[in-house]
Order: sequence, then C-alpha cells, then structure tokens
Amino acid sequence: MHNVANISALNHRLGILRIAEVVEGNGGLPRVRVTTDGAAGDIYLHGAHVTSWRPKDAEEVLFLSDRSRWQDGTAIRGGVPICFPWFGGKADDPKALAHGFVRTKSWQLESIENSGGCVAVCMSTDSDEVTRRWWPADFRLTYRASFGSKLKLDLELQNTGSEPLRFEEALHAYFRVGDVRSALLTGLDSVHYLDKTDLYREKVQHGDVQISAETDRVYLATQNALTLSDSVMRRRVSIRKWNSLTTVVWNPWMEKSEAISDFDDGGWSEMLCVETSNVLGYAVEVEPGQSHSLGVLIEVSSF
Ligand code: TA6
Repeated sequence: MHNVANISALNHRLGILRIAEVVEGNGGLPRVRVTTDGAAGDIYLHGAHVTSWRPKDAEEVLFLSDRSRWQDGTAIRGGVPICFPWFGGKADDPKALAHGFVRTKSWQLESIENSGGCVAVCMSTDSDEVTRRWWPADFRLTYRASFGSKLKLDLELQNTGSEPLRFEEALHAYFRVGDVRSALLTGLDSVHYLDKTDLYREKVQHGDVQISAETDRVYLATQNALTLSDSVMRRRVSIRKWNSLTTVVWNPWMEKSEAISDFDDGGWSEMLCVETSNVLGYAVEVEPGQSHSLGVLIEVSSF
C-alpha cells in the first residue's frame, strides 16, 4: 500500500524542497521528515505519529524504542501516539485494541506549510466501516504538528454525525530523559490522582513527581503547565497544554518493560510519558456539527 511510487508522488505534491520531504521511513512506512535551520523532526502517516523532534542545538526530546515495530495494525513504541476514542482498554470490549484505533491507522497527509522556519504538517482521518465496527460514530480528526523552536501538537475532533459523541483522548508523549530516577516533574503539587498500580486508589501528589518504581497515574482536574527537569541531560522541558483536564504520568520500570516485547532493554530508565489527555470521568462530549481541540506546546531549555 505504501509503495515507493506513492511516497514519491506525495512528496512531489506536498513536499517543500530542502525543508520537508515525504520519504520512506522505518518498515517502508511514509514519513514526513522536517529539517529547518531551527529544528528537525519526523512524523509518520501511520497513526499521525510524531517520532522525533530536535530543536536547534538540542538533543532529541522524544524517546523512541529501538525495538519498535513498524507495520500496519501495530502502534509505534515511543514518540507521541494518539489515543482515541478510548484510553487503555475499551470498557465494554476486552478484545478492542488498547488506546483506540487511530494510532494504528494510516492517516491522510493534507498539507505541509513553512512559516518563518516553523513547519506545520497537517494530517486527517475519518470514520469508516472499520472504525464503525469498533465505535459506531461519525467523526473527522485533524492533527497539526508544528516543528520549530517549539513543538506544537493540536488534535481536533469534528462530530460529523447526528448523535452526540463521548470519547477519551490522549497525546501519549514519551519524553527522553537521561535517567528517569533523577528526573523531576514539577506542576502537580496538591493535585489528586488515580493510581493505576494500586487498584485506581485516589491519592494526592505532594511536591514534585519523582520516579522510583512503576508509575501509572491519572492526575485529575488539572490544566497545569509542567516542567520536566533532567539533571543528566542538563535541560528542562516545559509542557503547556489546553482543553485538557487530565495528565497521565507513566513509567513501566524494569519488570513491566521487560514484559513489553517492543521496549528495548533499559529503555524504561530513559523515558517518562507525560500525557495531555481527557480520560476516565473527564471524557469529552461533542454535539453533532461541533468540534473540540486538544493541544500541547513543548519547549526545551538547557541549564
Ligand atoms: O499511559 C499509560 C498507559 O495507559 C499504561 O497503563 C501502559 O500500559 C501504557 O499506557 C502503554 O500502553 P500500550 O498499549 O502502548 O502498551
């Protein structure tokens, strides 16, 4: 389906010479590769999945597993998977794909625009007979990833049907860190969370989040901006979000990551997921003809 001729036709139609090219990525999957004076980045049509972002003079910001699979029907391990229309398992169907069906689907490349060195790549996907088998809804999703000195990700859902829609969503970002054991996530002090490693018990965060064991938490009713401080890479990653009422923080730690076949050895210590989301009781409702957008702005500074 993704043959070289199609990739080169897409590049001919939408690529921007020396700035954004559609190329064959891992597994032969089409990828938009952005290279400007200010930043470099990659986004796959498979899942509209951002796998890399490197602002000028900075190291890679996103974690990507060396053992990721690159094939239709499977999610890429790392980068920024898009979870929709459910998060985790589907409550009423244990056979449904975890985190929904759009991260394993091929999206349409709509446009690539360069504005002052910031390159915005826009992709979309619509409901079809396959998605309706899992979720009987009519929708259009549009995703705009802007690669520049900041990374801006914006996911818009349009309800194209005649019934109200209720869904969960997440930009499940895997941040690369030097050593998660010495990373600090600031901005969630006093926020209540559900601890998925402890039967979803509700707890309260005291101070910064420090990772010293498997961590899988849904922070509730929070729109707070966050800072991920990394004393090994000597940098701070600022994470500002909008239209999002939950933040998920995940690190599988050693044992759990060993059980995940596409996670590389030791990868758990080099990543932390901080996920802009609306999940569980904070699922979003959208009336027919209406839309909703969820977004995050990521910035890096060194120290
Ligand atoms: O965001 C945290 C989480 O829901 C965890 O519970 C964990 O399973 C993770 O996502 C990864 O899910 P995946 O389906 O990509 O293996």
